[in-house]
Amino acid sequence: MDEHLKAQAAARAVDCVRSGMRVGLGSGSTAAHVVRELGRRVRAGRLEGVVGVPTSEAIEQLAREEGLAVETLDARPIELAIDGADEIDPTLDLLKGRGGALLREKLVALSAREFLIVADHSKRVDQLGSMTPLPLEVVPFGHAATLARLAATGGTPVLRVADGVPVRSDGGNLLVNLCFAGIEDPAALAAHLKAMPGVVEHGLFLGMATRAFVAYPDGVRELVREG
Ligand code: A5P
Repeated sequence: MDEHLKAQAAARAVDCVRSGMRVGLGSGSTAAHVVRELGRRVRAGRLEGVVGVPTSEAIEQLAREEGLAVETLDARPIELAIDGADEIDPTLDLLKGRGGALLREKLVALSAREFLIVADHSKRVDQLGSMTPLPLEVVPFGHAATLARLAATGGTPVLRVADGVPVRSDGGNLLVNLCFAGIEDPAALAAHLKAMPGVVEHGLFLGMATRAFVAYPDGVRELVREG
């Protein structure tokens, strides 16, 4: 997708950042535009004292290259977290984690007073799970048995492998894609997965995003969660 659109959405979200804020830094290519834009504004003196809380080692490295101060997630609240998404439904529920950072992304987003999403228009769907598989972090021990139990959800679990080796998250967990032709009841599936031993976290982010900046060829639209 057009990097220019991602950059436009990122710039609109960065407009919400004020000097002195602690900002959750999401992962993925659109979130990388957020970090670069924050870096530009800090270097230009338009923002001061901004501290980033990164959701992955890759985005932490980019933040440092951009000259941003970074802190780990601690007990203090984060004013704002800004992250990308793989799918956004009409209620601003999300499917995330294609980049494998879903656990840290969820922990940072949960600590944030406001959770902003940046995306291009290709991420909007009517039903979650209709376009991309649902990513999961799974404990390595006994993962074959966990995959067999995951098959009973109606989805097809596929272990992520690169160059013949299972892909691991920054936390050392295995990544599994659970493939559906659309998820009928995301809340029920989320509850079921949370109750399944061996599943550390899933990529359904329900009721969390407060706003989304979605870039279209004719401009960026701001979507606000209702209620
Ligand atoms: C990372 O783990 C994901 O949750 C990303 O937020 C998601 O994959 C979006 O990435 P892009 O902005 O690269 O599409």
